[in-house]
Amino acid sequence: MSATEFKKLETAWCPGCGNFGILDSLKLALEALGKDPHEVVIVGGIGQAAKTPQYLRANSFCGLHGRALPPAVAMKMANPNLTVIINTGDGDSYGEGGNHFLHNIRRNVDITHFVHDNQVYGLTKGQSSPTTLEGMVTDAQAEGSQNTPFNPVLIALVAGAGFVARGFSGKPEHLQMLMERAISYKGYALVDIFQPCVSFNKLNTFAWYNQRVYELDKSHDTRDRMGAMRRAKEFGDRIPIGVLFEEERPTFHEKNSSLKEGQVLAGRKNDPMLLNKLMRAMV
Ligand SMILES: Cc1ncc(C[n+]2csc(CCOP(=O)(O)OP(=O)(O)O)c2C)c(N)n1
Ligand code: SF4
Ligand SMILES: [Mg+2]
Repeated sequence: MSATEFKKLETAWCPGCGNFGILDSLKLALEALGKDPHEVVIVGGIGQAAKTPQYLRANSFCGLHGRALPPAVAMKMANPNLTVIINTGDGDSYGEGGNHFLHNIRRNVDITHFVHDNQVYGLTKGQSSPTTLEGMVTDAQAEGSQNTPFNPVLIALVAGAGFVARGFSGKPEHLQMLMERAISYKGYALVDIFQPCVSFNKLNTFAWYNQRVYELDKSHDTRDRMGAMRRAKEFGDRIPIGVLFEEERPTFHEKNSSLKEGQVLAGRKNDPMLLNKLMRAMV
C-alpha cells in the first residue's frame, strides 16, 4: 500500500514541529515494508507525540498517560498477526511509563516502540521531562532542571534489550531505514528519536542536533553490547545515531506454551459457559 494510503487528517501540531518528519518517515517505512493499514495498529499514551495514532489511517489506540505499552503488549499477545507500533513521547515512555518500559524489555514481546524524544512535556507546555538536559530553564523550572537526564538507550542496553537505536527527525531517510529495521526485528525494538519541539524547547533545536549528530557506519559492531553502551554514552559535541545494538532473543510468544506454534487468542471461540464455570470455582 502506498504511503498516501496511510494519510489521514490534518494535524494539530505546531508548524515546524519535529513530529512531522517522524510521521512522514513512518508512512514511508510502512509502504516500503508492504504493509496495509488493516495489518497495522499504532498505539500512543497521552501527549503531542501520542496523537500520532490519530494522524495515520490504520488501526489505532490512544491510552492513558504512561500506559502505551500495556495495551500494545496485550494486542500483540491476542493477535500476533498484527504489526504493533507505539508512537509516543519521552515523558509517556520514560517518566509515567518508566516501569512498563523496563519490564517490557524483560518480556520481549514482538512490538516496536518509537519514542518522540523532544526532551520536554510538550502537550502541557514544556515542563522538564526525564530526558531534559540538566540546567535547562523552563516555565516550571525557573532555576533550570536539577535532575540528571535519563539516558534511554543506555538503560535499554543495560536491561538487555535486543534492538536499540537512535534517530533524528531532521534526517528522515535515515530515520525511515531505522524504522524499517525496527519493525522487521523479531522482539521488542526501541528507537529513541530526537524530535525538536520548536515551541517549548529552545535548547535542543534542529540546529543544535544538526551540529552534533553523526551516523554510525560499518565500523560500529551492532552485536557488541559493551561497544553499544560506550556509543550510547556519547552525548556532547558528537551524538551517534543509527542502530546501536541488535541480537536475536527468544520472544514472549516463542517462550509461552499457550501462544507458540502460531496460536491466535483473538481467533478462539468465546465460550461464556467456560468463563462462568471458572468464576464459580473461585467463589
Ligand atoms: C497520569 C497523568 N499525569 C499527567 C498527565 C498530564 N499530561 C498529559 S500529557 C503530559 C506530558 C506529555 O509529555 P510527553 O510524553 O513527553 O509527550 P509530548 O507532549 O512531549 O509529545 C502530561 C504531564 C496526565 N494526563 N496523566
Ligand atoms: S508543543 Fe512542541 S511537541 Fe507539541 S506540537 Fe508544538 S512543537 Fe510539537
Ligand atoms: Mg515530550
